Amino acid sequence: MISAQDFCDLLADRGFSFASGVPCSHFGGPIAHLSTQPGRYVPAPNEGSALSVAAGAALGGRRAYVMLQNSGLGNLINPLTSLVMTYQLPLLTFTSLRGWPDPATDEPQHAVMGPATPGLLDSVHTPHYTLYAKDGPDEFALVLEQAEKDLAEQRAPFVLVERGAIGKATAANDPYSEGLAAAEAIRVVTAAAPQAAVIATTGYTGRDTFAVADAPGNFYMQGSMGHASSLGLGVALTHPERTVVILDGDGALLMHLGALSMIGHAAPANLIHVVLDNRVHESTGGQATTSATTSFPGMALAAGYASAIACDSEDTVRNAMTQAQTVPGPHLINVKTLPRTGAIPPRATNALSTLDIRDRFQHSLQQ
Ligand SMILES: Cc1ncc(C[n+]2csc(CCOP(=O)(O)OP(=O)(O)O)c2C)c(N)n1
Repeated sequence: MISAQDFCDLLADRGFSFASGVPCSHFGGPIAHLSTQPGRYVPAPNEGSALSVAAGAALGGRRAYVMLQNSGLGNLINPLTSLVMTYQLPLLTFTSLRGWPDPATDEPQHAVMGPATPGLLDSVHTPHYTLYAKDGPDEFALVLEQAEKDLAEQRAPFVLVERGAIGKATAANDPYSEGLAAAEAIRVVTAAAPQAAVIATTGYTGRDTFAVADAPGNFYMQGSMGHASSLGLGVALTHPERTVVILDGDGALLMHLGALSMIGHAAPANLIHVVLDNRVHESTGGQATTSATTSFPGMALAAGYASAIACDSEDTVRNAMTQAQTVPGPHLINVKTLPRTGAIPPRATNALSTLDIRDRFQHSLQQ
């Protein structure tokens, strides 16, 4: 293992002065370390944006690197192939290897991408190297040496990072000091709409929802970060008779923010979009999102939602849920949530297979 500080320092010694990314727990250490100094790390909403902002920095004359989870390769492949490779911009990308080498040891959403990651990069002629958990600074220096040769040829190499290869550091973030516990917010929202179909975003939100309010009408998204609201829209449009509640995260909403405009345009009367806004990617270790400088209610209204409200107490959430079921939507309810404390409940997929989740959800929609 290499420490988070050594990882960042070795890159800085080589002149890499610009970093961006989307958190994966594998990179919690470096992101936390860089975030202690303003300007060293630009938190991106999705992996394509991370690569593109780094590409802009490279055009601007800086050496830049990107950190991301391999589940985000799908978000990045377009700017990788059509921007970075087409314009031959020398960038260094670190991607975690979730679901690799043995997908059975990881969560189900990594089963396809884990084993496919090296071949996917091969298929677009992208050179890649691997940093293993057993590797230390010397091996990392060797990997960088190899990557430097590609960079010198105006290529954009990847370093695939095994779990445990980079050490941890404490995240610098600015959580809310007032608000609701996420599990409490979920309990209040689901109790206020007991007949609703509920779509829970990936990460801790799904785990909390399974723990406090499991029901056949709940769909626990694993992966597909940022797409809970789009999935919810599809359900809402096909079942206008059913209230559809989306339990979103601030990081997830930011990842595919265009969904707000799609929902506002489609204007489903039965859709309630609840954002559990804790200002961080809590599920991957608490790295800051950019929600502190973004008004989700303001954006939702501008995108055509019928109403949008900010809540920070049980009563305001309960009232907002009642109101949202009285007046045609779509509605957005932004709930300030506090950092989670204590043990995080197990994943829904520990008890239910993904096919169970699909089948019971579909069955519940038919009733
Ligand atoms: C495309 C993609 N990129 C990154 C991840 C890793 N990831 C899983 S959960 C999560 C954080 C989600 O943050 P947020 O929506 O704010 O919810 P919170 O964890 O704070 O409850 C991240 C980055 C992922 N699953 N998919």
